Amino acid sequence: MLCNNSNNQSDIDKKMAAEKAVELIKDGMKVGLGSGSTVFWAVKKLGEEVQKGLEVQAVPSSVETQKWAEKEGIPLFTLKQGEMLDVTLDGADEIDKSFNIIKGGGGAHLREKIIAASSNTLIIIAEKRKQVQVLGKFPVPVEIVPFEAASTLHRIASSGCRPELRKNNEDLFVTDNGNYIADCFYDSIYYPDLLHEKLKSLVGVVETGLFVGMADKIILADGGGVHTYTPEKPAG
Ligand code: ABF
Repeated sequence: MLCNNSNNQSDIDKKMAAEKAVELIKDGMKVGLGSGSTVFWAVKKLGEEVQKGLEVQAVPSSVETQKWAEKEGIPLFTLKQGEMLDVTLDGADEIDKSFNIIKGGGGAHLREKIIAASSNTLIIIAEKRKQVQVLGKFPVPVEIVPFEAASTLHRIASSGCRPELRKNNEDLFVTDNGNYIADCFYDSIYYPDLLHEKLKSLVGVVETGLFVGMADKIILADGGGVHTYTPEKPAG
């Protein structure tokens, strides 16, 4: 449950990164909204700006984000064929030095990746603790079709991981798209681009939570402040 008051350091950091990113949203922009608790603060801040007169249209990446945006009065829309978003704000589970990212801890990475791929700029907002030397401590979420899921899990395991179907209490977790999530434990991922291609080639796999070379800007916050990184200036 997201607490609505930033009374602990983690929420303070998330809020700081989120509000820094919202400063980049200008009048008339078409904005992609990711998912997760850091994006929650970005939606709240963007809603405040909309109430003050900022004119934006947004595409939400999950039913949960859609509800947050509707509550904040942010106008929502659906992209036409060929139409691009100006900017997308989204969170992350792990970020390496080359800006490769693991996303999908919340189970929304398919829609998040569709929105990121439809956006001229992808800005990742996160606590600095999400930054790692090598991806992989966090399991890679992989969205798979429910039909004969065990056979797909077997094919995924051949990529060198231990895949586990995500559960929601006793039941299997089902995404907004009606699919399952396999959380894939690799421990260390030295070539996220190759792993993503390998996983995507497997029958039954819909999309991976590996966002390779997609981030244009990364805004990280910790108790010491908020820092913005771009690919030219790798995260320190
Ligand atoms: C979403 O944000 C997910 O892809 C990712 O798992 C999550 C990060 O969570 P939080 O912002 O709550 O730390 O984009």
